[in-house]
Parts: sequence; C-alpha cells; structure tokens
Amino acid sequence: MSCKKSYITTPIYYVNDVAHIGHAYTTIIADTLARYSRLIGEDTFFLTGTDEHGQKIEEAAKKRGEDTQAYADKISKTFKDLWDDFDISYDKFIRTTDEAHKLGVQKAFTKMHEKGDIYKDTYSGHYCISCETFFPETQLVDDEFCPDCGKSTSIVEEESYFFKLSAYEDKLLAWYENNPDCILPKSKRNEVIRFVEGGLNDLSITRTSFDWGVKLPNDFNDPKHVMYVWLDALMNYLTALGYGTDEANMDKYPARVHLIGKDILRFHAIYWPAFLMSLDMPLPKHIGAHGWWTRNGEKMSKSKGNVVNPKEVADAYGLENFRYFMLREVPFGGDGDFSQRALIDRINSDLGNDLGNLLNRLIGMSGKYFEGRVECDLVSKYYQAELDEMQTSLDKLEPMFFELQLHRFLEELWRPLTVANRAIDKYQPWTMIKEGKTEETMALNGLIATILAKVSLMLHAVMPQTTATVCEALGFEITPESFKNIIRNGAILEAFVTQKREPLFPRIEEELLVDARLEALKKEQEEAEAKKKAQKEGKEKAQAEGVALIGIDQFFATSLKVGTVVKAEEVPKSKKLLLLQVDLGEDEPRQVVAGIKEWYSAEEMLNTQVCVVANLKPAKLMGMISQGMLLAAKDENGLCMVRPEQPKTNGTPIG
Ligand code: ME8
Repeated sequence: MSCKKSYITTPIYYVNDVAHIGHAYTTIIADTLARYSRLIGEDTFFLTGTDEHGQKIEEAAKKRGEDTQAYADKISKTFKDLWDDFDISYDKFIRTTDEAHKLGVQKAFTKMHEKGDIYKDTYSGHYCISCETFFPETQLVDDEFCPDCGKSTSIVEEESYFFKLSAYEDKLLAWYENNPDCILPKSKRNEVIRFVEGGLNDLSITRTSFDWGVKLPNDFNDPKHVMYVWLDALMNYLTALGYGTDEANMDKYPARVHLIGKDILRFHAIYWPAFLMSLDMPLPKHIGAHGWWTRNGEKMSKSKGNVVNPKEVADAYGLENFRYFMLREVPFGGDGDFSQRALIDRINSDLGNDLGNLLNRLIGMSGKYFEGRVECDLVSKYYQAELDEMQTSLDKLEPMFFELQLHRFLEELWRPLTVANRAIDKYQPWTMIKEGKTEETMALNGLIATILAKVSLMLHAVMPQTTATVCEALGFEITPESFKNIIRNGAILEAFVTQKREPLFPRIEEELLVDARLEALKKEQEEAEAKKKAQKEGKEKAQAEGVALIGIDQFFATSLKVGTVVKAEEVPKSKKLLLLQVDLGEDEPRQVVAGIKEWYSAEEMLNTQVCVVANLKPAKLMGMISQGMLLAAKDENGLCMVRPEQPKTNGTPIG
C-alpha cells in the first residue's frame, strides 16, 4: 500500500438502519489508514458514504410509512453526523442517490454492454432481500433459507439483464495468483480462490419488481428495469472520483484500498474486479476484510437488544480509547467480542499504566530534578542498548501496518514503552541523582522523551488527539515534517520544558455503560439469589422448628386427585381402619385403607368426595393393599377430611 497516492474506502452503509459498532470498526480502520498515509506524506483520498437503493431500503421506508427518499436522507445524515462526531477524516461522503453517482452507474452499464458483457434473459431463482443477493437453489439451506443470513428467500422470476461473470473466471484467478496481497488477510484470499474455482454463474444485474434504483440508460428503452443494488453500490468507488461526470481526477488515485467486513468479501473480491476488468479500469490494490464483532459472545441484533451503539461507548469511555481498543483487541480478519471489561482493561493497563504513566513519570522526574527541563542529546552515550531495542521494534512496524495487521502493529509499538518503563526501574534515577550522576539522569529522561515521541508519532493515526497532547508536552507538534525528521531521519528531540498536567487516562473502576439487557439479567440473578437466600433461611428456620421445606418441583412430584368413595366398609378387628374403594376417574376404583374409623363411620364416608395422594407406592395394612392416602387435617379437636369445596369430576388434579 505504500505509494505516493492512496485511496482508501469504507463500504457504503445501507440506510435501512442506524450505525452500530461494526460500522464504526470498519470506518475507524479506514480512518487510521488514511491518517497514517497523510502523515507519511501521501496524497490521500478517503471515501465513505451510504448505499441507498434497493428493495431492502424501499421496504424499510415503507414499514415506517415514510417516503423512501426522505427516509434515506434521514438515515444517511445519521451516518454522516456520527462520522463527523467521531472526527473521521473522510474527503468525500458519497450517496448513491446523488445524481452524479447515478450518471456514473449508467455510463458503466453502457460500457459493459458495449464490451459485450451484458445480455438480456430471464432470471429465475431465489433472492434474499436482507443480503440483496441472488442464490442458486443448490446453495439454499433447506431449499428456502439464505446460506449467508439464514432468512427466508423469495422466488423471483423476472426478465433481467445479466453480466457475464462466468467469462471472468480465469482472469480473476490469474489476478489472485499474481497479486498475493490483493485480498487481506491472506486466508481470506484462499477462500475466494476456492469459491471462484468452483465456477461462477452470470450475474443478474437488473430488477423489474420494484423501482427504487438507478434506471437503465435511456438508450436501452427499458424503463421497467432498475440496476441491481450491488452493481450500483460498488460503482461508488469510481463515481466518487468523477466517473461519468467529471473524469479529470479519475487516474489520480490508482492504488485503491477497500476496507470491508468479511460478509461482503464476495462482492468486492469477485464482482468488483470483474466489473473493473470489463470497464478496463485498474484493479484494487488491497481488499481488506475484517471479522465480525459480537457482544458478550452473541451476535448483535435488534431483537436481542444487544446492539452496541458506538456513540454511547465513545461518550462513556472516550473516542480514542475506543479506537485503540477496537484495533488492538482483535487480529484483523478475526472475529471480536465487545465487552466493557476488556475495554476497561485496555484503558487501565495499556493506556494508563504503560503510556500515560510514562509521561507522568517524565514530568515528575524532570520537574523534581531539572525544573522541568529535558535534553536528549546524551541519550545514546548512556542508553544505546535501549535505543537499539526501541529501533528494532520501530523497524517492524510499517510492514505490519500495510498488511493491515493493526493489532500486531500496536502490540509491537508497546515494546518501546516497556523498554522505557523498565529502564526507569533498572537505573533508578532517584538513586542516580543522589549519587551525583546528573548527566546520566538527564539522559534517562531524554530516553523516555525519545521513546514517547516516537511511539506517539507512530500511534498518531490511531489516537490523533491523545498523541498530539503527548507531543505538545514534549515540545513539538505532530506533522508530516516532524514525522519525517524524528521517525525517518532519526532526529534528536530538541530540549524542552515539561509542565504538570492532568493524567491522560484516568483509571476506570466500573463499567460505565448501562446495558439494559444485561441490567435486566443482573436484576433477575440478584432476585433469584435473594429468593434462594430467603428460602435457605426459611428452611433453616423451619428445620429448627422441625418442618422441612420442599421446592415446588417436590410438591408437584406428588399427584393429588379428587375422588369419590364408591364403597366403604369397616376392617374387621381394626379399631382404626376403614376399607374404601375410591373412584379416581380410572378404569377401576382404587382400594384405600384409611385410619379414620375413630372419626368417620363407613356410611359417613360413602359417596363423599375426598382428596387422594394418588402416586404413593402401594402399601400393605393388615394384609390389605392400600393404593393411596386420603388428605385429612388433625388437631387436638380431632380429625376431619380435606374435601373440595364444590363437587369435582373424579380424577381432577389438585395443585
Ligand atoms: O453491506 N462486525 O452495507 P451494511 C463487524 N451496503 N463489522 C460489521 C458488523 C459487525 N457485527 N456489522 C456490519 C453493506 N459491519 C453494503 C455495502 S459497499 C459497495 C456496499 C460492517 O450497512 C462491515 O464492514 O450492511 C460490513 O461489511 C458492513 O458494516 C456492512 O454494512
């Protein structure tokens, strides 16, 4: 990617919904690349924008009862406002509803047609509106569902213009082969190659079933067709430079770097280069596909209520801390999980302890020993080993950056900070100064300043404001010139005087964002704990009183039923027992031997309803089988049966 001119893009985001953390991630990576390019003196063009046509947007507007264009205007503005709020350094914000863009798309359609790459036929197949993608039947899940997002597809049979994608199979494979870095990370390139090797179908590139899209050029005299939204959208990378309207700058930025999420790799790594080949335009330099963000291990979705709002995170934790976290936490291309705990750890540890504290130590020591003055010219006399160690790390950085390995870049960039912090512990300036080693102590402060300066310059693209503040404390401004002097030419920092200042990264103890869903879960858990505790206490109390508590499950393990005594007789020779036949609504009445004779006669019991424990193991009483037990209440005044207040069908469960 290192070249004199660079062109960096984000995807253009659909306006069916507002931005979330995933959109912010792509945009922050692209912004970091753009800022670094500018810092190293490249002429940089950074493009972002919104993708506003297609069935998905039309339906989203309809669902809300809004005019489609008015709805697109509204949501597009929320993206633009967010990026402005996030100080995203884009040079152009494109919208696919811009007139100039539409003209460019029409020109491309005409060109591809002239090239013989477009023909008319009938499309018959399945379409996923959510992904705005056609799928052959063989790729569907259970003959119906989208293999990418899992939503139901709809059957489409309509007249369509096709792009001869199949004609580009070999050319695409040759391009991947000859440009090992064209798709990053490289593992993703292999995926794409395998897909293309599996064979490409021609691509339906117009739709007739709705009309929220770019119309075909007039010459085609086919007003019912609108462009397929992906042809329309991908063309933004050319129309933003003036393709089809003002082409003076078209060749200015040949080396293009497209930042995308892995979900849209196929469109960028297969369709897009094929379209460009058809248009005889230069192919992208890199297509960088990052992974997917989840929240606390789960896919983010509105229905789950766990979508991370990037603005809320940035407001709570600081925009630049958030930027650092996103880029440091996850290997480019891999999936990442957003958790506030991980973010807090990064802020307190990497930023607070390693970086912020180093600046504090420098300010403290220079203030205490040298009235704030720091000189760097004798650093190499005393600390060459540390300088060498720092340089080894710095030399590794740029290749990592240009391979989009931003997490490794940041990891390596932290090593010099460790070198500086370790040097302080090792050389103990507080002892050196007492021993009269003034020069060594000043040189040590110089080493710290040098390391802070170099790290800040390299970190600038990730944390622009923070690093500007650090360098201001070190007496210089971050500019392409200072970058060139200090990083490229190894210039020694000029002497400067430090001032006391507020810590850059105040420690964060608690999660600052209230996650409604997590809060609800936490509350539920707390309530369950409290209930458990109360139960335990109650149980202990009850046990102390000789009563054991049971859970509801235990209660329901007992089958209680209403029944009618259909036969009742005394058990000979027994003072206590009656022999009852109780109808529980089963095939046969149950025989129950009940110890109630002292209080009830057989006649009194006959034809009355009783409550029976119906799932007791059968027991033998005086040689007779008892298949249940009657509920009764007994106190000092005697025993009475527990009966339903009103007659109930035999077998009615109680509970
Ligand atoms: O696909 N994790 O737009 P889109 C990481 N309009 N990144 C995520 C993410 C997540 N959970 N969710 C979204 C489109 N993204 C088309 C693009 S380009 C010519 C047309 C990011 O609004 C990621 O970059 O659905 C993904 O590629 C993009 O948002 C999709 O945004």
